[in-house]
Amino acid sequence: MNTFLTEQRPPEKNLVDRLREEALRLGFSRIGIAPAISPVRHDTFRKWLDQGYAGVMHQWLTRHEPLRADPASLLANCQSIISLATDYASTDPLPPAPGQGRVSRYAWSEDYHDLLRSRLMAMERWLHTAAPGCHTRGVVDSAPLAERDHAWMAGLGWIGKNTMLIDPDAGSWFFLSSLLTDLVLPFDSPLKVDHCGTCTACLDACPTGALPAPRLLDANRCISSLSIEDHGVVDESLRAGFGQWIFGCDICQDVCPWNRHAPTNPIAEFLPNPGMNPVELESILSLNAADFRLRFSDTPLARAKRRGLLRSAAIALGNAPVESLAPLLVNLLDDAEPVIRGAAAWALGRFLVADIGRGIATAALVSHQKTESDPAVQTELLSALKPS
Ligand code: B12
Ligand code: SF4
Ligand code: SF4
Repeated sequence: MNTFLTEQRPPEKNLVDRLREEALRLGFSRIGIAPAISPVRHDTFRKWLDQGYAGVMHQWLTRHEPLRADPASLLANCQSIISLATDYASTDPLPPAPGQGRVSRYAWSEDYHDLLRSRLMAMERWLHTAAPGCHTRGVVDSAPLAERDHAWMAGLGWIGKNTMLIDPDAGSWFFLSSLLTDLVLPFDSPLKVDHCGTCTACLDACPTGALPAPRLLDANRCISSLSIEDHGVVDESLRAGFGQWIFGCDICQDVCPWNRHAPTNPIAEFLPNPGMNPVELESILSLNAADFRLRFSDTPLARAKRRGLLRSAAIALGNAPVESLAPLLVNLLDDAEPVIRGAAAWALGRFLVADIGRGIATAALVSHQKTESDPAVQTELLSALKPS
């Protein structure tokens, strides 16, 4: 307990009102304050990990689990967590034609971490002036903090069946960031109502069955996790479900009725970079390592790495084939990455099933059977030529 701050120098009466004003002035959309206790559903998180639902993030999340259980491990004597929501929906997604790919709207522009970090730092400077001697730590995905749990506690929304934190007025298209402090501030109350009611639109719409039950997400099946975090081979049974998504997935939010009237935040930082809504697959499938870095290094797509992005783009083209793009897949059969070669082989197999570009696809698959050295890619070539 911080006796010095709580007993001898309580925060000025209107500090919190000024803090709220300052947050909005800096560009945050909403603010709430929660006590820095262990996340109320930490057991749910531990169970989720134990049941193997974290996919490729298992090790990383397990390693940091003890820190996540105790906010004071991130800031000594942490007393309050100021949760900040930033709306990022800037414009509507355009439906992709065959040959185009979809990117989750949070990733249309530059990396949001930089923008939020600079706003958080401005907020910290303000708080240090308003309450001299306080200690703070700004977090924007940069520390193991249960951001949704604390933001729920801070009254910023309820946890929807799609696992998103949803604001009854603003929907779920917002980022969270947090400011930890050793100041004892007055806390907001959590929303007690579950506004999902009997709706199951998100569970019904998930194309890969990644929401097996309300508020339970299986990252092993989630397109968002597979296309952002997992740069390996996508299980064959999940590839059709990718549709034209190449980075992230917004389906369980797009169908949510609470997003129908979500506000837009058309500031330059959130407007789509040219060619992102939607993306021409041609411009992705032809990227070499240097091109990839040049185009995506300052954007969220860097996280997929070239391997993951080209793999997902090949799958997207296989799901909506365009004859003129078949040569790009043929080129990728010679890529240095087996994961990309395998995805290209699978996609060419989809061309055969759709009876598009049959000549070029068959010739390439047959000729590469003679040269391919990786057994897993050989299997892909074989199944592409003999679809079940
Ligand atoms: C790992 C991770 C992922 C993983 C797993 C997501 C998941 N649903 O668990 C993957 C890669 C799939 C992912 C995807 C996305 N993510 Co993400 N992700 C995270 C991260 C880093 C940790 C989340 C986590 O620990 N998940 C494990 C589960 C078990 O924990 P949880 O989601 O926090 O859920 C807790 C609460 O929901 C609570 N709870 C559950 N049921 C109930 C019921 C009640 C009544 C109560 C009170 C609480 C409660 O218990 C859970 C355990 O503590 C957070 C940032 C952070 N540090 O928190 C961002 C974060 C959750 N992601 C975010 C975003 C934007 C996305 C995507 C939209 C990106 C995209 N378009 O592709 C998708 C959305 C997919 C989806 N339906 O969740 C935002 C969410 C903002 C919001 N409005 O909710 C966050 C907060 C990042 C940020 N700083 O803004 N993400
Ligand atoms: S992000 Fe997409 S794949 Fe993941 S749970 Fe939502 S709808 Fe399913
Ligand atoms: S789609 Fe329906 S069930 Fe899913 S989060 Fe939205 S309101 Fe809840």
